[in-house]
Amino acid sequence: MPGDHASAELLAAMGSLLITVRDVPLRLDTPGIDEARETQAAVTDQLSDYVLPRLVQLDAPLLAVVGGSTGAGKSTLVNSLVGERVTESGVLRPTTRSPVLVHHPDDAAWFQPDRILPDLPRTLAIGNDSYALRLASSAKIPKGLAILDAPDVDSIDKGNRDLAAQLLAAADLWLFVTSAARYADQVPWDYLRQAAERSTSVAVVLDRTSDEAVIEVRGHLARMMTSRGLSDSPLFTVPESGLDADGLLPADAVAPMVGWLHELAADPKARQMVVHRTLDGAVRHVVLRTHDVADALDAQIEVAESLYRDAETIQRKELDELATQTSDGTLLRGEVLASWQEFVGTGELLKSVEEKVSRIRDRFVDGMTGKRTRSTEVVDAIETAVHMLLVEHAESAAEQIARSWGGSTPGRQMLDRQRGLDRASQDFRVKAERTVHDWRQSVLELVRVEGADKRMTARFLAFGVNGIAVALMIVMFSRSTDGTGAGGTATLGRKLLDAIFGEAVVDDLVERAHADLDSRVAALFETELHRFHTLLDPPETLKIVQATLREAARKAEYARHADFLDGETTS
Ligand SMILES: Nc1nc2c(ncn2[C@@H]2O[C@H](COP(=O)(O)OP(=O)(O)O)[C@@H](O)[C@H]2O)c(=O)[nH]1
Ligand SMILES: [Mg+2]
Repeated sequence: MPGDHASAELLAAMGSLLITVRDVPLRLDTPGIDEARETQAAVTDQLSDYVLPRLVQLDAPLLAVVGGSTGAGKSTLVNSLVGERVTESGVLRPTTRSPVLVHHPDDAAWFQPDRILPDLPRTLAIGNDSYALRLASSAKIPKGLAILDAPDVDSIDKGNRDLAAQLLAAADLWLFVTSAARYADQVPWDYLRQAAERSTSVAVVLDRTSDEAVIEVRGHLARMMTSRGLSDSPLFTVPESGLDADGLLPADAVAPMVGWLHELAADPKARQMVVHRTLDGAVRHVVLRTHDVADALDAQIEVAESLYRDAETIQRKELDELATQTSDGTLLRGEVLASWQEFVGTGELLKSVEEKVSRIRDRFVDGMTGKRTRSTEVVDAIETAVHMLLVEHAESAAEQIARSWGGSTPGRQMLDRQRGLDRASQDFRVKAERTVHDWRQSVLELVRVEGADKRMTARFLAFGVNGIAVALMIVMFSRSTDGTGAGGTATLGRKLLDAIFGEAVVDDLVERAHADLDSRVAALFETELHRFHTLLDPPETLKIVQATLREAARKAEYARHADFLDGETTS
């Protein structure tokens, strides 16, 4: 970034990276998901707390965040660097305490909540609200520099630890404070390693070190810094000394640091270098971590696909069985068979069908009304039987899917979100009833339309639309049988239909009636399956999210190169 302005490309790329990463759904509890969610949150925070606000206002004051372990002397150091008591120090440690940001009075506007750390509330009062940033202005701090006294990185309170991490992630410069007693601790070094990895600008302060220890400790610490990639970072030593009445260190103890900070504040070019180094590192880092989030989507996609597939396979199997059972004679039993046999009589119907038209008219017109009534009974029996079959398969599908999903952690997690998925939905019976009834109406309509030009024929009149529709249903229910057994009685229906419509038309009607039932049933079951699928992000969507994420990361990396590396020799 050669000038004071970030390019529009970089800004746009970072903006869309923020939105893309923030909105990635990582819903399924796949192995390692906690880490992925943390990464997602860290990238989101880093972009919105620091990268974006910083890119928008590259000339804002340099924000130095003082971090380090408990009791290292951070607050005392901040007060001493500023030259007056601006933040509370002390051995008595409330578990919560607002971090303090000290700035020159003229720089106040830069630290309003719409700027850096936008989600962190601001307060001007000294208080115990740990999740608020206390703004303190002091004329003693140079313009162009702000110092933030952060909570202990190793605080026993998780809220404080998290806040410390969040604040350090928003820093242009870390002033990392350690002491002779603590400088080898693990937690501070975890931070310093991060700083080295991200090329965050950092100065290390060896605080509260006695004259006897200083040579040895300083040497050791310097070697540790070098071996951990921090050889470029300045190392300041603050000798252990008595504090004055305000709790401040003697001026000469902090003079080298104060001098360095004042120089930095006064030199826009030096300040810019510090900012750019940290900013470039932060951008590089969020790009890398974005790829980690994208990687985590692999497992999400895999699991979502398998849960989707399981549910779909089970559902498909139930629907296939249903399609078979509505054509293999399964339904031609019990009430359906009895009422149908009663309706057609014992062979008499068949004979009459084959007799001459005039005679049929003679025989059947009288009985027409009675036949129609009975045909309604057959249809009712058919509706009931089909309805039962639907309910049976819906219950079976739900139970099997729930059992299958319950076999994996993410599947169980989804089931726990919504109770009752091991049963068909509560309104399934009512909806199935309507489905079957609608199908019946549709078969009637089929017969009515196909028979439009035959409506006045004797056979048509004899059986009526209802009676012919019944025959059509019965024939359909046994279409895949060989005509023996229960299907045998359907032969009568077939002959009747053939006589009215002709064989080819009957084949077509049977086909259409069955296809119509299949599609209505499929739609009905679709909403059942939907109950499971809505718990998941569709795998296809997740794949698009993943591709979008990688593309956003790629564009961000491009923009970083164009912006930071053009005109600068550092990387
Ligand atoms: N004598 C002396 N006391 C110090 C020094 N630095 C810090 N302290 C005291 O050590 C305690 C913890 O210091 P503080 O600045 O609150 O550390 P923090 O937890 O890192 O913010 C306080 O009681 C300070 O007064 C120092 O250099 N000399
Ligand atoms: Mg403190």
